[in-house]
Amino acid sequence: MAENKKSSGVRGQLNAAGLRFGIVVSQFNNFITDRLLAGALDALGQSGAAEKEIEIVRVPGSFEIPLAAKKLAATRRFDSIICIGCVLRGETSHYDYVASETARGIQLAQLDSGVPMAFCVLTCDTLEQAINRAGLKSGNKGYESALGAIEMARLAQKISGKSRGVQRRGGRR
Ligand code: INI
Repeated sequence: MAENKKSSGVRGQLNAAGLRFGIVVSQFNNFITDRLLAGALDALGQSGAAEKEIEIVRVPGSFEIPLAAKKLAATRRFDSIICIGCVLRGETSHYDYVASETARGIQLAQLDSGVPMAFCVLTCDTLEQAINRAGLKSGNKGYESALGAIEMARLAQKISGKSRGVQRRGGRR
């Protein structure tokens, strides 16, 4: 029994009660990002997050997401940050710079701050692909990303010893 528990590893629970979330949303392609935001809010609400514990920050485009996310993390007011954007391929290489720098910036921001950040930036060739990922054929990536944000917030608590499970060590078994 103990062996089974050990090999299954440590995971974060999908319970958002008491957690605080920052959401950074890009206004570029807001037809898509608004739907991703709605999906994320659905997932947080269904998982027990309180509305007052969710702060939404809007930035002009995806390229601006990393700085806003980093500044939110620096306040130490959030357990997890969800980054929402949509980059669509155009005729030039602009897409590649925006997409890769946004991904790199978000990764750096979460590694520098230690605050988990969910990457919900769609990088699509066509608007149709984006629509399908914002609530049609391929689900809603905002919803999925918010579940990832909850799981990572709980996992971070467990790893750093802030969850109830760890505090009980040496006490009640
Ligand atoms: N921003 C996006 O979020 N998606 C895009 O598809 C996009 N395109 O294609 O240009 C985009 N550009 C704006 C960029 O994010 C910055 O806001 C802008 O370059 C100013 O810094």
